[in-house]
Amino acid sequence: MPSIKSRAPIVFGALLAGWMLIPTASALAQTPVFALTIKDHKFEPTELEVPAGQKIELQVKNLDPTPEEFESHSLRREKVIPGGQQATIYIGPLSAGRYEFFGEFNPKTARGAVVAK
Ligand SMILES: [Cu+2]
Repeated sequence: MPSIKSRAPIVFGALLAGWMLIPTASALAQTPVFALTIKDHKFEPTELEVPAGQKIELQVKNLDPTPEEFESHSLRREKVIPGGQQATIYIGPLSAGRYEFFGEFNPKTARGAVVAK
């Protein structure tokens, strides 16, 4: 039967694990936000520079009256944004590099890239 003394490290370990969740939660609250706009079936900006190695929040606002689908194979994301609406897409943490995206409904004009540095 374990004595109180031998359990102490387990209790301490559990407390430490709980405490370690706090920085994780505050890191999530600090997720940097980047805005992308769709207008006339084009993305603006066409190149979005973001920090590598951390989660990013993309806010994509569709100013066109028609729906658009944000699609990226390299980011493994696709999301339909109805006309006049906004969508939030979380990406990353990304390795440094270039990640192309496009509007699936207007792939010839709606093109862009996320550049992680
Ligand atoms: Cu798609």
